Amino acid sequence: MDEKDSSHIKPYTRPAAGWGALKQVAITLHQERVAPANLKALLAQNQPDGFDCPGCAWPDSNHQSTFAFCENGAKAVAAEATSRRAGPELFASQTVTQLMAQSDYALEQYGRLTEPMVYDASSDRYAPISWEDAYAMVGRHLRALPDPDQAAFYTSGRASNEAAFLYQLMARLYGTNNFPDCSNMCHEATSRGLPATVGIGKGTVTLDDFALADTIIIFGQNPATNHPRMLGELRECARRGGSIVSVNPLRERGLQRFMDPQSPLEMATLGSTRIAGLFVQPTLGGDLALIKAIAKRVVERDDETGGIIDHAFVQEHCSGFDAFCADLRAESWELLVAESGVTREQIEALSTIFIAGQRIIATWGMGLTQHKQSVAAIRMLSNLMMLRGQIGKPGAGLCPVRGHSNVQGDRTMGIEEQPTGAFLDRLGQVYGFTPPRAHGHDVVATIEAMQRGDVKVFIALGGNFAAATPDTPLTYVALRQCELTVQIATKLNRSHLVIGKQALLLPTLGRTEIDLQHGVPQGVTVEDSMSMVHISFGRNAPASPQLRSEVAIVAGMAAATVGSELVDWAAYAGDYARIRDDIEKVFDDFYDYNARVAKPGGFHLRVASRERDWKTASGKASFIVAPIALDTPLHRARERHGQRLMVLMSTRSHDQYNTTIYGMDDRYRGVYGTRRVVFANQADIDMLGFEDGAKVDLIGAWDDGVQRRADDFLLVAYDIPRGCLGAYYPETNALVPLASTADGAGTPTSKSVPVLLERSSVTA
Ligand SMILES: Nc1nc2c(c(=O)[nH]1)N[C@H]1C(S)=C(S)[C@@H](COP(=O)(O)OP(=O)(O)OC[C@H]3O[C@@H](n4cnc5c(=O)[nH]c(N)nc54)[C@H](O)[C@@H]3O)O[C@H]1N2
Ligand SMILES: Nc1nc2c(c(=O)[nH]1)N[C@H]1C(S)=C(S)[C@@H](COP(=O)(O)OP(=O)(O)OC[C@H]3O[C@@H](n4cnc5c(=O)[nH]c(N)nc54)[C@H](O)[C@@H]3O)O[C@H]1N2
Ligand SMILES: [Mo]
Repeated sequence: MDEKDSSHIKPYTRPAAGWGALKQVAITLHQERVAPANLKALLAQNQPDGFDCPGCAWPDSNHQSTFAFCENGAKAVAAEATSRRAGPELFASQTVTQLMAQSDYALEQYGRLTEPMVYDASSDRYAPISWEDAYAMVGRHLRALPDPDQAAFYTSGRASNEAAFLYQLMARLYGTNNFPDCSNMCHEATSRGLPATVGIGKGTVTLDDFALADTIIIFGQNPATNHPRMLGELRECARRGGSIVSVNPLRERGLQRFMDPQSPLEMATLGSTRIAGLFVQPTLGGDLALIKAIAKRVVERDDETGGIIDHAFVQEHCSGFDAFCADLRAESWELLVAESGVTREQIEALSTIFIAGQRIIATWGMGLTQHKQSVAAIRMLSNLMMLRGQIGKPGAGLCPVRGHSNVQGDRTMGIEEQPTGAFLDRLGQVYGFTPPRAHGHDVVATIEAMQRGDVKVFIALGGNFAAATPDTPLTYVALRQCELTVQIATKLNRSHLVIGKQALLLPTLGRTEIDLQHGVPQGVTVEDSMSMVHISFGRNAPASPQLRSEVAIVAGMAAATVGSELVDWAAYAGDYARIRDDIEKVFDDFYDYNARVAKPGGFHLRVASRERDWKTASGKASFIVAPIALDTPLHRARERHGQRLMVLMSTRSHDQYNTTIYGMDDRYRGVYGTRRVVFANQADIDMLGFEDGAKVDLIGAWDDGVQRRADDFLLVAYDIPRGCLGAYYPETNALVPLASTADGAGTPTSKSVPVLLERSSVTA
């Protein structure tokens, strides 16, 4: 497909999902040439005896309901079930340099990887290698490093609990806690922020709570695209007369109206349900100030009339209340309005809904986590909910909505660069070794260490590190300095082409595929965004007979690296139930693991804060005073450039799964046939002397001497606050400075990137 050919902008006026979604699924199945036999996988998705959808981490309606239709889940399954293949012929016919010149979309279209490959520098090509030789090569390189901290072990959130557990065990036996993972770029601000207030970095609600909530406030999240099954819960709440509010610089179309593809009546009559009743549009990164403003209103109203704050809850469960209220009372309205970008009237409207709510759920996504003050914003949200006693009771609570389908489980299994001493002690006891204590590198620190030459071997269990990370050109240089890069993957992507001096590309089974070990089908377990752990069995024949499971690949690398004296890797790989037996020894909450996942729907992992058991230092839920920073690099950039400075968010289109580009449309936002668009407010377009439809280049405005740019974008007038821009990731990752991270979480600030616009220098 020519990416520029049929590009056009046409506002979308219909409800989300509905006929448009069904049509898109039909197109996708056709494009991927999904074999009829593989279609059954679609129907087994999120069924009790089927597989967990590899799409997102939204839970399933108790895993027993009828097939929950989801357009983007279907796309994720179809992408894996495709009949296209990226086999040895592809790599024989094209050099790495030639492949590198192609778009992410084109790379994705080659289909599934089929055989283990090793990079041959003399021909600049990948050539086949046996599995045993590949494992031996990994072992040789790792054992040759003078210091285990010179290796880093990346994980993307599709890895199962079993694979993740073995992977962290291997790396810790080897001697490092260098576990950069996709979570570092995603919900890290949640995982680091919540423990200080409620004691654990996970959400406090389950799906059942959604059925009871009367108010749902959605911060910085685009469910119609990224968690489409969540629309079902939202619709039910709206139908009950509940209030739904979207806090988002964009009035995302998918949160306006929804047509249920599973409702024959709605489909036949073109009926639909209104979802959000109020849209509050803060400036990018304005959420801390906005949430603080609502909290201030709660305190003010309580001072005026009483009965607004849940004093009984506060007294019994909370610490730090007086200092917190004093700070709110002293905070200036002028500052809160200026920094949030939200008017007093809108703050009042939102506060009124919040105060009226009896059972409130606050959900959030990347709009809250990818900013400098993300940790403070999430703590403030938790504190706001505490003021009204909205944590740990039915129908109410905190709901971070995770991205990858098992990103939460991977962290639970110990994919964590800052492990606790207690966990390490236990792991050491169970396996009879002394795990490394020093904290390891997260994503940004790993890239910085590669730049310094301090990380030399990089192994990735899934994902697309080169494309997902900030400062793309610098990251490429860093990766290319490595001695060895190893990628375990299902489909070809950029990271398989941005490689170290030596490189391995190891193809793996996906979750939709049958995983036979010694003739017995193996299941793997995952934990969803609401702490439900369940088992997943693949249904499709493997894309190639040469594929190995992630568990088998990790076990193979581990045996070749740390040997099998302490761990019987082959036994683990032969029967995953044995891995679960031992996971249970390391984590108390996983008692009777095999028995409990055998039940339909699996089991809920205890989240103490849900039961008002606060695992904080004070033993109470803590109020935390958060000043609004006014001297950030963003503020300084504004001082330098004045009104011309724009703040860019990099976000997802409807036709992508993170760095995987399925297509060129973003239907709900009215973009067709192109991804190189940048949304801007018409008044800013005028002020800067451009016109709607102009071609512009984006120039980084971070003041560190590094030149950053992304060229040739179509400027689109859009309903977005003044001073803000929106564009897609990963095309704009080159503009995200590596050093710009969330305070206390290390997450790249990929939704507040300072840029300037220039008329495009690229000639057609
Ligand atoms: N189909 C599909 N599903 C996915 C994914 C995918 O790429 N495709 N990715 C998966 C992953 S890993 C993740 S983490 C999730 C991501 O799911 P989301 O959290 O929905 O991620 P984004 O699309 O990046 O951004 C979400 C929203 O944040 C808003 N936003 C941006 N900046 C701000 C801000 O400063 N404040 C507020 N209040 N809002 C802001 C944007 O307008 C956008 O609507 O989805 C998961 N599911
Ligand atoms: N600018 C900007 N950057 C961002 C973000 C943003 O919003 N803006 N979002 C961030 C977020 S939230 C995240 S989570 C990261 C995502 O970062 P990653 O998780 O690293 O990236 P993905 O694009 O999800 O990885 C896709 C690749 O995973 C491989 N894969 C797919 N399924 C499997 C499997 O079952 N097993 C294995 N081994 N491999 C598989 C395929 O080869 C596919 O190409 O990106 C982050 N980067
Ligand atoms: Mo994510």
